[in-house]
Amino acid sequence: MNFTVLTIFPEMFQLFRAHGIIKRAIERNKISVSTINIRDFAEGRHQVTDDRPYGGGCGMVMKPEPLAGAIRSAKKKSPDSITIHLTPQGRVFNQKVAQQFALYDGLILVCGRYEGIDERICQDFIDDEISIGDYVLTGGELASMVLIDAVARLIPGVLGGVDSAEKDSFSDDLLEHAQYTRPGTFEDKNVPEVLLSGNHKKIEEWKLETSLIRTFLKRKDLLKNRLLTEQEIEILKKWCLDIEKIIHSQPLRSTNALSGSQ
Ligand code: 6GU
Repeated sequence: MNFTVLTIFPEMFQLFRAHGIIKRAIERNKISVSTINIRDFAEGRHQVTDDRPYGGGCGMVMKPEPLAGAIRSAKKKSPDSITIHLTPQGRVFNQKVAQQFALYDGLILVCGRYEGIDERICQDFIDDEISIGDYVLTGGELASMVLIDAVARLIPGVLGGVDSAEKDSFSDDLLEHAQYTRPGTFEDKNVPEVLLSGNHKKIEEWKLETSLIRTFLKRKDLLKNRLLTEQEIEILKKWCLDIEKIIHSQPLRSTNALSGSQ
């Protein structure tokens, strides 16, 4: 997978490339992360990349000619890529979108700054528009890094374990189970006994149940999306029974008291 980032701040990507899994993936030729400086395609002594908006208004707009030059150059180097504009107006990025992007040979990521980029570029040079959430950043560079990071780890061979990416939170609408490492006791708190038991069936059941509990408590919306397995339905039914037992063990009281009016 070739990621080509078009930006006026290519230096921002130096640290991103130089650490951790992204660094290792580049070294192993699983991905490439290159930058094209949009300013290199700007004319004149000052190589200006922005200008005042037609019709007035505050802020500046990125000029079309340098962007067009930079995108054409990127497409020449990576012809099977799609071109994505990072903008708060795009569709919101998530794990499913990351999985779709991971299937392409290359992604050309256009990072806007200021009030945005000239509309004619959006219409004629851009295949997709992506936002990373409902808030406004000062430019698309950080959003690009988020997108590259999420997509890169889905490329075969980028992560260590064979199935590390499949077991992720979100890839199946279930949050991950709780994790523990040594020591067995930390500040009077113990690791759950089942994890020390060596009973793999029990351990897998515990993992599924804690995944379900976490998803239920933290992200009920995900659970509603999910087609539950029979085992998961059994776990949910068991909770219902446990909760009913607690309710029924309460002393009888008037309907008023139960509805909380007094
Ligand atoms: Cl992709 N760009 C900017 N400037 N702000 C954002 C964004 C992108 N996604 C969320 N906010």
